[in-house]
Amino acid sequence: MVDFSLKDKIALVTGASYGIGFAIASAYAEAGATIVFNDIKPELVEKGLASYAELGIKAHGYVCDVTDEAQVQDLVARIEKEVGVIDILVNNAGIIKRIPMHEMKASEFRQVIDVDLNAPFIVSKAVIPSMIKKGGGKIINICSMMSELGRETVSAYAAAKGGLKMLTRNIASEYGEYNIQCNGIGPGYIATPQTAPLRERQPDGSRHPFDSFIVAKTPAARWGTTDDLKGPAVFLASSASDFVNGHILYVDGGILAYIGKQPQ
Ligand code: NAP
Ligand code: GCO
Repeated sequence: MVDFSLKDKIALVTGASYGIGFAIASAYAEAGATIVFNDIKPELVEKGLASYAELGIKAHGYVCDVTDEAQVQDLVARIEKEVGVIDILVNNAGIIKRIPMHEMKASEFRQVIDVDLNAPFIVSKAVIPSMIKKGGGKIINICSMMSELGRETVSAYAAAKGGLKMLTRNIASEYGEYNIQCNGIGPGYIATPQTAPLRERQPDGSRHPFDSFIVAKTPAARWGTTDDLKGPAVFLASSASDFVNGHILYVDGGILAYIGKQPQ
């Protein structure tokens, strides 16, 4: 029988107090994993622990800025001491800045690259040695439509997520022989706090133009929900995907396959 179980596995999901990370971690708990997560702000870690507890999940929460290598090294050491060796890493923590490129400060560009690309490198580097010693592991990077497509105002984010696609492929290439599989999930447009500004109602109560635009660009004719990501995330964390490596699994309702509605 195909095994989607995560029983006895320890999963670290970064930035998982809420949003996509929280949904993925909750699905992992349902599949039997022990959940570890981090956030930058202590109050968000507390909020996350309470949210997990509401689902009956006894998660382990830590304060850590994933862009700070010393903090990340300390986080991984503490997890290994207090919980156990990490079997599954989901590099989920991420930010976006929607600014026309010619108006974006270099410091703003660098900040997005730091969180969305440098941090997955830092955290993956921290967990790989123990995964090798343990005989294998799973690394899942949360990519994006912007790993493949550009659009106005998201230059830094697209550069980071495009880089994250290639970092995924390189980790897969470099560590496949140690039974470490590294894959990506490329969510489409998902209803979370990060995309709330793109969905907010207009003053007259009408839908945000970007909301209507995305629904028209998506064959599924809807925004995704965090629930849509749970199954793909469990698949890539389980032994069912042991021969899947370097793959970006797009969970986008068909956006990348679709040229757009033909003129009526
Ligand atoms: P979100 O609601 O903004 O949540 C992002 C999480 O990352 C928050 O918990 C945030 O914590 C945390 N974080 C940010 N910077 C961090 C840092 N330096 N160290 C530790 N944690 C940090 O985003 P989301 O929509 O759930 O997205 C999660 C991931 O999916 C991101 O990588 C995003 O790029 C990607 N994604 C989202 C969509 C979508 O449509 N929503 C689609 C494709 C990909 P704070 O609250 O403390 O900042
Ligand atoms: C944006 C959105 C997207 C989504 C996601 C799509 O401003 O275009 O935030 O970037 O977050 O990355 O896959």
